[in-house]
Amino acid sequence: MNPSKGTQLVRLHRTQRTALPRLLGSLLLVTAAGISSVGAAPGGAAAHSGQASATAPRSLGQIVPAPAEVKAGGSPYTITAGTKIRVDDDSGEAWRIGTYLAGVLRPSTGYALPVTDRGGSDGIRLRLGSHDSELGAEGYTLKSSHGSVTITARGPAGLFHGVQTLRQLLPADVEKNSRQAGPWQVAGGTVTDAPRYAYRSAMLDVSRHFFSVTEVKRYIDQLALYKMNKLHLHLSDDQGWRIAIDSWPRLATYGGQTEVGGGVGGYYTKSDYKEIVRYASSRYLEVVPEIDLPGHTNAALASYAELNCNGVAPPLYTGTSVGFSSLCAPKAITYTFVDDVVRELAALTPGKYLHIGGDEAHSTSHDDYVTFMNRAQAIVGTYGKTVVGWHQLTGATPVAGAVAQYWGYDRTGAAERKQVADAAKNGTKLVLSPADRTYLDMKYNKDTKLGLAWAGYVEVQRSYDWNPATYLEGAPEDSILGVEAPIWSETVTNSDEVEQMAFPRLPGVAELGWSPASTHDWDAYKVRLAAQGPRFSALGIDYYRSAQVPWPAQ
Ligand code: TNX
Repeated sequence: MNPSKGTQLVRLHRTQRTALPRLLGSLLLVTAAGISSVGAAPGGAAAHSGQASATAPRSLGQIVPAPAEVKAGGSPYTITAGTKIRVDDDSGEAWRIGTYLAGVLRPSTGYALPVTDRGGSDGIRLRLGSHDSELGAEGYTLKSSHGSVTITARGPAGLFHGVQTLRQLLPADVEKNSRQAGPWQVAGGTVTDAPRYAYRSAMLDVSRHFFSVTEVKRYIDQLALYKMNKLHLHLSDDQGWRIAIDSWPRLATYGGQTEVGGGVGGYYTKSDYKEIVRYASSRYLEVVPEIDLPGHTNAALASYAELNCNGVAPPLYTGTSVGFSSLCAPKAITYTFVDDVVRELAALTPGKYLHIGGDEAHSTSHDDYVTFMNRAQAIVGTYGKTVVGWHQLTGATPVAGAVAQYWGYDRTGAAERKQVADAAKNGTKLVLSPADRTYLDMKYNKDTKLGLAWAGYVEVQRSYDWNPATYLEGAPEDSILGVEAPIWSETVTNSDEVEQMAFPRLPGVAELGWSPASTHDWDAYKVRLAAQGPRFSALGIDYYRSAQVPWPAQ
């Protein structure tokens, strides 16, 4: 393919179920590796370096997650001192997204970039109300040419994702907080994009170590850049209860006061939690709160003696063992407790999901586990939420509509896999977070200072190189809701440590969730990922410079 050609039309073949079936009518099939050459800037800049040259704009396909369809060509658009951000404001959401974009662009460009709803065909245009039903709720088109760059979507989430694409098409310096030189060019052409999966999640364990609202917001911003749309908060565990519950106040005030290693823990007041939910939703992420039950409950058992089968409260726990605590399945008060907690948490949570854990209940008998999980699921239903549980939930009786989160790995036995696949055949939906692929707390290699290694070392390629559609044998493709990248916090204590483990693996999981299977190609991905390195740096993200990725020199 000749990268210096003016206009090239590329249609990506999608082998998987797709939100854009129309795209199957391929005009030209390219491999994912081919995107990088096709998307090269007119003028013939080398595309395989992953970095546009100083003068050529970044090619349209060179973003993470890879877009579904790229039609490169035509003149680039340049943001200048005179650029306006034009919104067509029906709902106020386009205006809000325009203001958000201006907030990203103003410090580094130094331009005023006023947001206006006065009509006009020039500038950066954010338009809601596309009639292209194939874009779905989260898709968008981005058209760039000499006079304007226009992002069009059916709904605000799509517009917001399109804005993330625009960000990535600009030089990495755009992320900096002080004025940079530019030029601020966007390559000419059209991106048409929509996600492969509806559930693209990251989990933060705020129990083993507590993370402040500010730290959670920082992570939300990073997830948004890669078009993730769920934030799963692991709000309770043996080492700390992190959410205020009015009817059981000691859960937070007593059960939240420490963390792994014995440091001062903390908890979210209801207004803190609402602020996290609000901020997440302003970035089009839905919060999925988790109260881990019936195991992983030492902090609750320590706070209220009556929750224990023997009526004696254990001490607070600051170690890292698992599987030693259990709620008392035969006691009536256990279900009063679960009802109160679920009711209050459901009332605080606008999203549809509520996660009730269910993992590693090694101190709960099988019968008690089944009794407990079945009653807990019913309680979640009472408060109008969809149950999510770790995949051990499939050992109880998943309710209709329940979601099981698979966290097995290569060494998970055939019987356990089959139990989950059978549940999926019976209608249970699956979110995949294989521990030896997507667990961001696994060490990269033997020299990684932070993290654990029980699932093995997880290098960047291993984390990216798998297919959610075929990963769990026997699970129907349409049972797969999406993917999640959890980070457990036994060893990570602050944002910097989270980022060392999440970057650069998190963008790879985000890409598995978003991009068509046809774009999946490690050799092409590692080049696109390499181009994210300067962006991570500009954002102050201290990432792992894996030798598997051809990072530009810094
Ligand atoms: C397993 S994954 C756990 C967590 C630990 C994690 C550490 C899962 C559902 N349970 O309790 O924090 O391993 O990697």
